[in-house]
Amino acid sequence: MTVALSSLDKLLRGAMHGAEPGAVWLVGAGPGDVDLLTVKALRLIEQAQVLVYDRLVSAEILALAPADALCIDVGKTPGFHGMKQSQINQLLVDLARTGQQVIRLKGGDPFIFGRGGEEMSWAQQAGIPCHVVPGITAATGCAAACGIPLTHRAMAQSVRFITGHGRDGKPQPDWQSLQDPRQTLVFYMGLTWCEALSQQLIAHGRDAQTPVAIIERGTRRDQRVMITRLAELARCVAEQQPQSPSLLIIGDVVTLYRPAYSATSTLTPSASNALIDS
Ligand code: UP2
Ligand code: SAH
Repeated sequence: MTVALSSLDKLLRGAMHGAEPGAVWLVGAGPGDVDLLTVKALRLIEQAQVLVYDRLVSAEILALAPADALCIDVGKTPGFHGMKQSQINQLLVDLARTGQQVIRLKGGDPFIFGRGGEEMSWAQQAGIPCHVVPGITAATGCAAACGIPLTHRAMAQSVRFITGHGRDGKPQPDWQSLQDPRQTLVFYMGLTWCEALSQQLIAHGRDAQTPVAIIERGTRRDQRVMITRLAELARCVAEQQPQSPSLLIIGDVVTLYRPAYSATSTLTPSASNALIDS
């Protein structure tokens, strides 16, 4: 395929020859499948000289960077932040001040639960140009990878992306606003507090039988999908032990899930039929 020299290529070429000042590029790496990168993200990664990445960026994607690129891991795990967010913000600015095009690679989309907003503001306040390249967020990537439409004319008129982790631990969304059965709920970072969130949703009017999909490592080769119901969510998590990263999709659209879409599934054919028939 022949691609004309884009304004991006021109900018990067200018940067390599010192004609452009340093900048920060907040780049979404998508949910893991390398083929879900945008063309723009791919171009930036392949030409990167300095790349600062989060934990959920897949190894396959990092492998696309030039062998001599400086790749800095600033990933956090729950309970362990090797580098604080304020230090990451400062690192990006310091690197850009040396005149580098700094590729800040983040899982999914930089502006969906990714602290992209904080990093952008920090760079802008320091007078560093900041460009944003969107990525496929976990919700849309995982939904596509297991055939669950997030909206559907007959089942869901809207969709909500919600963090399963509040600033002080337990999630504290406006539960009342989540009761509409025709709204699909997608919880990011929702495993630790899944029991509290299912109890709250039921207490605020969601049907205890609402189907739930837990998608572990969505879009990756070892993706695993677990299907359960709201009232059974905590028990399912305790039994199946889904690991990070996992996403929760809650709503009637989950009945459209077909095991054939995913690499592996713990859903038995009879359970699948029961959900589809209901
Ligand atoms: O206030 C909010 O709405 C949520 C704030 C938020 C947290 N982490 C707090 C959190 C956000 C969203 C945001 O700031 O916009 C994040 C973002 C986040 N979490 C990222 C994006 C990059 C980053 O900021 O580091 C990532 C992915 C990454 O590559 O590091 C995460 C990962 C994460 N954080 C997971 C995911 C996982 O699958 O392991 C989990 C646990 C999920 C679960 O199922 O329980 C967390 C938990 C989490 N998020 C904690 C906190 C508070 C804090 O960071 O201070 C708990 C951390 C802890 O217990 O130490
Ligand atoms: N910026 C990211 C989200 C970071 S918060 C995005 O737009 O996707 C981290 C949470 O994202 C995880 O706890 C999990 O809920 C979700 N997540 C990210 N990648 C995932 C994947 N491949 N499969 C399932 N969940 C994923």
